[in-house]
Amino acid sequence: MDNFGVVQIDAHADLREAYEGNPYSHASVMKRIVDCDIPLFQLGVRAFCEEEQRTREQCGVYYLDAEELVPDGITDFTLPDDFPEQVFFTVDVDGLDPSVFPSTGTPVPGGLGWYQTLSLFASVARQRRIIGFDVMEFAPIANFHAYEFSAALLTYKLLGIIARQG
Ligand SMILES: [Mn+2]
Repeated sequence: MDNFGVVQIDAHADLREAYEGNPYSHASVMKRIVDCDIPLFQLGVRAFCEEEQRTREQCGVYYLDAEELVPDGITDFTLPDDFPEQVFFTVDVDGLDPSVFPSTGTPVPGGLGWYQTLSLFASVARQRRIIGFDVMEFAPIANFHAYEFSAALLTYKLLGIIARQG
């Protein structure tokens, strides 16, 4: 399938063939994507196993990991020339740093900042047509509504970026 690609912000590669026996687990969803020959570009990953690294190489997955993006404060990047014109953008909130977004099931230190996340999304929106996006893995912390607002505002900001690109 080559009429769209997926750009993923995530702490995790999610490229395991299966996790705890489940090929449709949250840790396997991007493996299902590359199995469908959908081009994949990962941003902000900082947790993956050897199996996932092999899959990256075998399936030609593109990536800019957190250790590259975060210390240098990178907010703009260039998608490969052969990356599809249409992009589905998936945001796992654990791609952001836990200091920004602790309300998630599997937080990992060293993640993207708030403005960096918005800028990387805007960078993709300038280069390609974003046909859809999701905001995933949000797990509210009881009696602490700040992060519920953060998740809603993130969604709202991403919609605004797409609207401005028109
Ligand atoms: Mn994740």
